[in-house]
Amino acid sequence: MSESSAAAAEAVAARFEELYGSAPDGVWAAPGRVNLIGEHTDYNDGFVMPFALPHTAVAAVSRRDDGVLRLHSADVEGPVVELTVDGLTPGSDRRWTAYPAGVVWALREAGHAVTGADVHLASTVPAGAGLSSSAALEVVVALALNDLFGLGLRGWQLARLSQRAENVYVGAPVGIMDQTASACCEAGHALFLDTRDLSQRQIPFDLAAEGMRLLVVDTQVKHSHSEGEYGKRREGCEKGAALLGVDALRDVPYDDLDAALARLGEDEEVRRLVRHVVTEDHRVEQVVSLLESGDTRAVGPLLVEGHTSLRDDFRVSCPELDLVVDTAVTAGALGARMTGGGFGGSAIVLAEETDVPAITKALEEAFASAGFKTPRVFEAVPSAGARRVR
Ligand code: GAF
Repeated sequence: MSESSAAAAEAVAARFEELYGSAPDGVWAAPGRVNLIGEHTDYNDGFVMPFALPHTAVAAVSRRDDGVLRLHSADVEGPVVELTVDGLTPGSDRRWTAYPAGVVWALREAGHAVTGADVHLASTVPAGAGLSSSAALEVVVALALNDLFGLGLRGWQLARLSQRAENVYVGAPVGIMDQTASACCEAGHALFLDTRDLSQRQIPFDLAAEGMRLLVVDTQVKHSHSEGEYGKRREGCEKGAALLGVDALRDVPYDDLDAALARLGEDEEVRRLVRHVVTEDHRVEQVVSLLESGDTRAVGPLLVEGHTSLRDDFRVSCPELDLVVDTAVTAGALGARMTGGGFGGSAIVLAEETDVPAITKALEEAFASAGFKTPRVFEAVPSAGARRVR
């Protein structure tokens, strides 16, 4: 553990003690993520390739056995929120507390005897930036309760329960990528994940060793209307699968795409969604083989292709994300694309280390002349997944 994360764990533990009057049983951390490639494929049983950020949600937690759940966050103003585990009801909470409470609900619904907890949270994952701040909150609480109640659940199981919390308790129809990334990623690797059965392969991903960098560009456009649009895309994909007679779009082979599109006839909206998902799954497989054969620079054009498909076929981009991609590529980046759900949030830029200053400057200038808010640019180093830190 780095000195700064040890210090963060100490600070969260100290604040817990102030709030609740005694030291926590432990402190846990779970990261946000960026997705290298494989967007809007996870709810189609397809492939994704995220890696964990160094930014984490940190939770100091003590077990309780009296049915009381107390929640507090350093990132949201307000006092400790007190709930009872028996009273947790899906859809009843529209505040931040729905994420940790939803995890307690999902664990209990699955038959795990979680009898209460005191929780204090503090996160460095930027909220609303498409970097999985919600999944980090869910997974850190799931991991803490798993340890404190001796549940013996594996990372992928914690991810599934966290996704259930978000789908049912919070009411957001998300896929499984973000929670699995937070729970299962490893430092120095990207996670090649098959979202159908959650089988996974850790792919070494050390750009610095090859003289490259991966930048995250947070456009600062919060994806506030994303949930309705996200749900519509998901429904459109399900409609496409039903029309094609498959369980999920993952079952449409890339080589049969033209025939499948022809069978969809006049339904242009569904045709576009299907085309994105099938080509995106194929891009993930191409990126995996390029990385495994050491041809990392050749990944760049596939990122741009993925962005074009998300912009034109899936239609989840926005002017700020498109400007990042166009500007970065013009300024010499190897590739760039939006990452996460879209409608705002962040883009990623793959670049030679020596080109980073010029690309960053070009982005700042382009945003200023378009009248957009200054983007927040930082380097993303593949970091560790969820773990106990104290
Ligand atoms: C969001 C969702 F939470 C993920 O499940 C995934 O669908 C992603 O958008 C798009 O790839 O982050």
